Amino acid sequence: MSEKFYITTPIYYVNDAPHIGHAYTTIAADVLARYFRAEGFDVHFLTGTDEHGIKIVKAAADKGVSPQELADEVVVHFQDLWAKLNISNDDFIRTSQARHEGRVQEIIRRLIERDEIYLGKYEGWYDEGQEEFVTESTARDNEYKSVISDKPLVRYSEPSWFFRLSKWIPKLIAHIETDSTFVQPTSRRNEVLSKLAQGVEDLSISRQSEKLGGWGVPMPNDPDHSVYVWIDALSNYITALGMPGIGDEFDAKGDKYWPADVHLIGKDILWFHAVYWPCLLMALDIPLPKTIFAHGWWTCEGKKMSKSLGNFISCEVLSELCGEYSRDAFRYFVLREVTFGADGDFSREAFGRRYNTELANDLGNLLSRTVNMIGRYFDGAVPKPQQRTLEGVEAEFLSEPIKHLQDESAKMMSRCRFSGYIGAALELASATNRYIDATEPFKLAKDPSQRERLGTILYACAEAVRIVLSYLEPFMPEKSAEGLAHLGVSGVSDGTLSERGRFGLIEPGTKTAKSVPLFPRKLLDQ
Ligand code: ME8
Repeated sequence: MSEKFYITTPIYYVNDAPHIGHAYTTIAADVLARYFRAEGFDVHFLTGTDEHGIKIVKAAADKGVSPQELADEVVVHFQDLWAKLNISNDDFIRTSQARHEGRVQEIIRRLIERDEIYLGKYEGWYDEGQEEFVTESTARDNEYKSVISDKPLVRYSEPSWFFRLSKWIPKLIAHIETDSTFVQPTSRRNEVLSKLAQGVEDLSISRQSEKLGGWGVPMPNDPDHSVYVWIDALSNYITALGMPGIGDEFDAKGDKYWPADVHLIGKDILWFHAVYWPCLLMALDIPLPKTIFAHGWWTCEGKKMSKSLGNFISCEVLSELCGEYSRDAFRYFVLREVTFGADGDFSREAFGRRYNTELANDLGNLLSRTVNMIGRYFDGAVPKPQQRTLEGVEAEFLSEPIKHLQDESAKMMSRCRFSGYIGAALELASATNRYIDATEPFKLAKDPSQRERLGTILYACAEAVRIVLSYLEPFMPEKSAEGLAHLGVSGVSDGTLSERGRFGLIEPGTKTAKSVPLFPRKLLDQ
């Protein structure tokens, strides 16, 4: 039976349409899903929308519609964008779905049974944009405004159900300390640990339903209260799998895919995922996810994205960029430009430059050069090499980068080192370009006595490009398939990615197609 891989994105709020930030996390998750599928794993990839909470209630009221109407309208923008970006999710959960709501109530029932919640009173500050409780000292330090949106915090004073969060903190700290892969990257893990060391109080997990206009999941033991939107939202990672008797037996999907292998999130919501979620799971006696990876934040053209500044990368702008450069180039760029985990800046100029240098020049040119030479010198049939292994000059240029890809790609993917992984594939493309410059097949073609040698060189080039395109497939599924079709080797796609990444698989005599630029060069503004 194949090994499983369960990957999730955050479920996004439906108060507004998606933008580049949402696209970023979802593309990264898609790349992992495609990579692990290509390596033969049984992958389950979940994304969705977070539709409850005061933020949605207020956004709907501002638009004069009901929260459900707003959710129904906005969810389509997310689903359309994911289709546009070729996202291969296996499921899409909406927190207003009955399958989710019923299971959230089941989770609360279970917490009640285990004496994990009690009735108290919440008195304090709340950031309605973040749906987050704010301590007195943090509120004071930021002049009672949201650290994120700068909007005034709201004072809450109401009865509320509390989860005994503090009781689980020592166990959580021990887990984070012993399992270095649980919270990644390391800098974020250290941040969580140092904040935990300052002490954590029990967590208010319900809101008065009337304040939410009845929108949300009712507490099963107290219909005047709705479940706090973060408890509701975090639960999606298990409710989507189904869990009739949570903690005892999941249904078939739950049994198969839980625990999640990676919860991919932005750094803004790390605390919820690294503290509230594992403590809830421990209280429910459900195994913890293996990794929570918090990536960095995008600014655009050097500034925080804002509609009024005109630097907002909305779904319309994303569509336009994908139209101009191809969606694969966009997927590639966002994961190549910034080390995953660090903050980054999106600029059209940087996109254009990287597109031209890496995709049009290094990769696209290599493919056209190879296909054109095979066309011109061997009538469009991959020549027979002197040997189908790497020897001599071929080995000198190509062995090391191929070996590096084979040895390191799995490690890099499992640590979300997307840019490094792409870099390793590009290094093979560059090495192949250097190899062509050094061996000068265009000169050898003039000398009939060098025909065998020429065949060996072009065979090696075809194999190297095939390997590069195969490894880049999770990032650029369409361009990779197109490029492989130029080489005439779409058929060499049996087996796992690592198997396909071996040198010497193309059958001599394979007919190549006519080469058209895979990434046409762009004229960029100076
Ligand atoms: O927080 N740069 O939803 P949300 C990078 N519903 N990533 C960004 C980004 C940016 N500028 N802006 C947004 C919520 N993101 C909750 C989640 S999960 C159980 C509930 C991405 O719509 C990033 O992944 O505010 C961030 O964590 C997420 O969108 C926040 O999406």
